[in-house]
Amino acid sequence: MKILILGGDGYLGWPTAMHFANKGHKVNIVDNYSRRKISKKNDSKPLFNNPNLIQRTKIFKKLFKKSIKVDLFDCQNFTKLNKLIKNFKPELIIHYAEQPSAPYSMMGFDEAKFTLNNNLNVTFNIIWSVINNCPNSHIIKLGTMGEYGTPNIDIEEGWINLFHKGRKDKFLFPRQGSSLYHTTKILDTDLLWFYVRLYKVRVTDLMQGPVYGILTNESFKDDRLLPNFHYDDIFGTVVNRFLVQAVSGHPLTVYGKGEQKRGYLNLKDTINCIELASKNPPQPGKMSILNQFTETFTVNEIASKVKKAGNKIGLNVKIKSINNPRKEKEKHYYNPKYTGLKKLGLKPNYMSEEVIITMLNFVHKYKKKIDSNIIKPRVNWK
Ligand code: USQ
Repeated sequence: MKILILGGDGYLGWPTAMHFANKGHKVNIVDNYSRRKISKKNDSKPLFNNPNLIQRTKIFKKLFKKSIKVDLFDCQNFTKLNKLIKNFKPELIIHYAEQPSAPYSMMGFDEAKFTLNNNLNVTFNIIWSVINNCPNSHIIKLGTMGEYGTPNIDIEEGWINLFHKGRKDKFLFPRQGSSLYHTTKILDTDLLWFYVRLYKVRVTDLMQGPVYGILTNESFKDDRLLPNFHYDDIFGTVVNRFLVQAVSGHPLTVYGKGEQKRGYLNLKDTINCIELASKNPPQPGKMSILNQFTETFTVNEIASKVKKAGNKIGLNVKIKSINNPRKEKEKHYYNPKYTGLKKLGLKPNYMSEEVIITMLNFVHKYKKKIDSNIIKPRVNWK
């Protein structure tokens, strides 16, 4: 397949690119290094430095004898994106090219405006480039479980049947994000669903929960092929943050009551899910929505798991509840359905003690690089 990966420098984009290229697909990635620029500006440095895409694709080629083509531009530039899509005619477009941090989107006007413009404009540009040049291409869009929020009813997989005054119809499941970032993902979904209905574009929307982990089948060969691994409050997600905190001796930062429940998955499973979605494209005019996570935990449960695993390998892990910088329910009902990807064949990599210990040992290699000053939350949802 000819595969275009937008956001190919990211935590998910780079391992996805290596995975598909290693399987023999023709892979073209695009990135504008926006996350690198934002993280530099906000002192949100990753645990280790990642070579740039030109350097990384060279290392990858040397080790795997496979090429990945790199284009460095902003996908908000329709002319550039349209030209690439016109020439490359991808059969599959994987859309990761979004500002992914909820805290960043809540820092202030400029950050919110950037998140809104970037995320919506890129989605819009992809849709129009596809309509113009390759209307049969399959767009896989990375959505988020946070679009649904934490409603007091079971969360379905994308859709809900509503009965109202004796009549029934099927609608997108109600959505209510708890950050501007999550809200842009809701708006993305609406945009995509509009173009699927009216222009018969083929879209899979993957509603992913927070991801953790670092090693994938390709990166284990050379640390220079690892994806970016953040542990600060802006780009670090909760499990990865806890791993670094455990290794550095910082108490695990449970926000508020810690009963916030989410659906989690291993980075390896993100790639497996994308692959399964790529093999099962929807018919034109149909939008496939899949909830992408493998198990649910509260923050307290994750903290206990990391503490237990850490103590087993001689770390003295402590847990500390701190004031929640976010506005979110800290105790709530949570029962999302997630059978679609399993039906397609997903074999989950669960968060076992062994998996946590492997990750802790990995982070330990970089212990000297940990900067404890960037661990505490800096962004308040006020
Ligand atoms: N949390 C803590 N302590 C921390 C960090 C986070 O208790 O030190 C809590 C948060 O308050 C939240 C939960 O852990 O209740 C998850 O937070 P997170 O930072 O891991 O995840 P979130 O900000 O929701 O966003 C991440 C990714 C985003 C993706 C989303 C999936 O950054 O790109 O879309 O996970 S989901 O959360 O399902 O929407």
